[in-house]
Amino acid sequence: MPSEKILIIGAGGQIGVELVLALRAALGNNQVIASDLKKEVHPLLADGPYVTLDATDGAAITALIQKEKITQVYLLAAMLSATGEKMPMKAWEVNMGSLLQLLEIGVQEKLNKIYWPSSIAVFGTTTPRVETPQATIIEPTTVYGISKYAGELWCQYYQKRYKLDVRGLRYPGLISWKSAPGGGTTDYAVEIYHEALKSGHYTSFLSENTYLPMMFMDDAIRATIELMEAPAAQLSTGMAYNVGAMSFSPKEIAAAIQQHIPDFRISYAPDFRQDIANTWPQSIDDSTARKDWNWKPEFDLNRMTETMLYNLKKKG
Ligand code: VAH
Repeated sequence: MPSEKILIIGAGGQIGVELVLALRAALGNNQVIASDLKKEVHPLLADGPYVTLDATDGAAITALIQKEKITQVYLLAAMLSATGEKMPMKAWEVNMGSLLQLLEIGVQEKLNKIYWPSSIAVFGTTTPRVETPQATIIEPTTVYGISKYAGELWCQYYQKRYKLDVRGLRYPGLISWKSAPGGGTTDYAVEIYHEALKSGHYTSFLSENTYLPMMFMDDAIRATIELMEAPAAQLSTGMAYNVGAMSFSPKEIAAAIQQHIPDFRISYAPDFRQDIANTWPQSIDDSTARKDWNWKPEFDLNRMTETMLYNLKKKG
C-alpha cells in the first residue's frame, strides 16, 4: 500500500483491535491511528497513536482527518444484532448516523477510501438460506440488519453519485482469541472456547442444530485488507461482498472442542437470540468475492479450534 494514513473508528471492538494490529504491521505503527469511545487505549494497541473519539461526532472526525492528513477511514463502530434489539432507535442512530456523516466527510475531505463492514444479518427469512447468493431477496428483520442493508445502499449511492471509493464485506459470525465480541448473536462461538478451558462446560443460547456461517478472525482481517487493496476496476458490485469460510452448529463446535478436551460438555438454553439466528442464512455463496478479488478462506472448524484453544491456553 502507498503511504496511506489510516484512521480506525471503533478500534477497541472485536474486529477493530485485530485490524489495527494487522494494518500497523503492514504500514508501520504511526500510519494507523486507532480511535474509540473509551478513554483508555486497548492494551494491545498501546504501541501506536490512539484518540478518544465518538463515531457520531462529525466535527471531531473532520478535525482529526485534517490535522493528521488521513487518507483512509475504517468505520467499525456499531451496535450488533442482540444489543440492537434491546435499543432499536439508539442502534439505528449509531449505525446509520455515523455512516452518513462519514460519507459526507469522505466527499468533503476527498478520502481515498472508506471501509464500512456489513454482515450476513442483512439477509432475512425470505432469502434462500443455503448458499445465500450475493444478489438476492434482502428483507432484514433486525435493526442491525436493517441498518447494515440501508448502509450498503448509501455506500453504493456515494460511489455512484460522488465517486467515493467505499467498500465493505458481509461478515459472518467472527471468532477471535485476541479481542472479545460484543452483543452479537454469534458470540456463543467465542464464549464456548473460553468456558471449555475455564469450567469444562458451556450453556449455549442457540439450539444444538442452529447452523450459521462463521469465520476465524485471521481470515476476516485478511479478507478486509485484500478487498481494500483490490483494484477498483475489479469490483463488480457497489454492495458489500458476501464472504464465507465455514458453517457449523453449536453441536458441531462442541464436538470439535471435545477432540482436544474430551470431558467438555455443552447444554442448551435458547434465548431471544435464537429468533434472530433463525432469520439468517445457514451458508453463504461467496463466488463473486472469489471471482472479483480472489477471496479464499484458510481456516476450517478444526484448524480454528486448534488455534483458539492453543492461544487462549497460552494467554491464560
Ligand atoms: C452479530 N457478530 O452476531 C455479529 C454478526 C453475523 C453476525 O454480524 O450480530
